[in-house]
Amino acid sequence: MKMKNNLSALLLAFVLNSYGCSKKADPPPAPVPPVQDTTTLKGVSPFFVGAAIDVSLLQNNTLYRNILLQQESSITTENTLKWPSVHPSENVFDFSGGDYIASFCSSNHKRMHGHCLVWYQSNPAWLNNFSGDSLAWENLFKTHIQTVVSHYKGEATSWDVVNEAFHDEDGSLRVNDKNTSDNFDDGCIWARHLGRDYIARAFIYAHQADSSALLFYNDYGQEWSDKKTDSIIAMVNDFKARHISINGLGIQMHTNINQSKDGIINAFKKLAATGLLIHISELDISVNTSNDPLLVFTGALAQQQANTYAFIATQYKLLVPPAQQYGITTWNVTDKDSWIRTYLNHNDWPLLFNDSYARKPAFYSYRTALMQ
Ligand code: 9MR
Repeated sequence: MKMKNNLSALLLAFVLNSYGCSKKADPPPAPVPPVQDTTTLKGVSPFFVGAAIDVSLLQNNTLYRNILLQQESSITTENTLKWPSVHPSENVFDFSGGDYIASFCSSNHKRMHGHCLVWYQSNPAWLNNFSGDSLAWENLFKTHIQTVVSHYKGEATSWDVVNEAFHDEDGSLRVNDKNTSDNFDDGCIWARHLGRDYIARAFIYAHQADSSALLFYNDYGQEWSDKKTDSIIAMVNDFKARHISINGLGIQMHTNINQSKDGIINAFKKLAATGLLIHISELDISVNTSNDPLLVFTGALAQQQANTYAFIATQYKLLVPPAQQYGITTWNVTDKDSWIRTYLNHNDWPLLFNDSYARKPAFYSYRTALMQ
């Protein structure tokens, strides 16, 4: 009888409980595991998305490497294949860094974009001091291009063959220094020793070394220097008329949150009209436009930056026909790896990931823009 009473009490408690009439507090809910956001940039993008990388971070930093593995489908060799690294003295080529990147790319299905064969900047001292007649200079130039391109034949899909050959304001060919106060307006050792047609010969030599590699001319400032854009287009038309192989144009887009939107639209339209592949090749978006050393990265700035990333991706999709969309590459991965911090020494936050390798608002808006 007692047992029966106990049973009835239990049943009653169960029924009351089921209707929420129990006086007892509910047990705490089981912890819900955080929802994993597994949607990646490369997963949503209709074209290649990439980053320029620092090979030593790729080798030594797992967080950095994991972002590349998860998010990117294209890798640009930021500094690894520039002259000082790959050709440290006249008779020495050092492919160790480039080979590491090439094997990372081939084992992880990433496109490898080589940067850059010919540039007015970042030339090693031995090259600046090289003395020889014009034939010796030509030989040096050709040997460099062909040795590097041949070495990565079948591994590097594409190359920035010539980088930044035109002056900023007037679009003239860099030959002599225009302004000695900074190196952005410097002249070019190649134009001085090889003559004004060195760009065409660089493309011819690269094509001879690997006829299947896609060859790009790469520059910055097309979004604010119409004259530079026009010089690039004139160069393309001249190459077409002379049947010199050129496959694409890199528009670097080291830009900032105040850049005129019309300038960006104008540059995309003009470059796309060449019919060549168009690569946004070095994207970063500065928020510290007055280089204030005390600036703080507020939520409002993060949102402005996020809007600018989205705007650029959206306009690229809209204005560059799909067959010409070679992709968008950011210039490194996290804010702390950016050249704006490490080279210019500015207080800035230009990329998609923060100093702790976490996604910034820009990551999400960029991803949404790629997806739409
Ligand atoms: O990001 C690069 C930085 O680490 C180097 O010190 C610098 C000089 O070689 O070059 C930076 O990359 C440049 C690129 O090669 C060409 N376009 C402009 C980039 C930023 O200066």
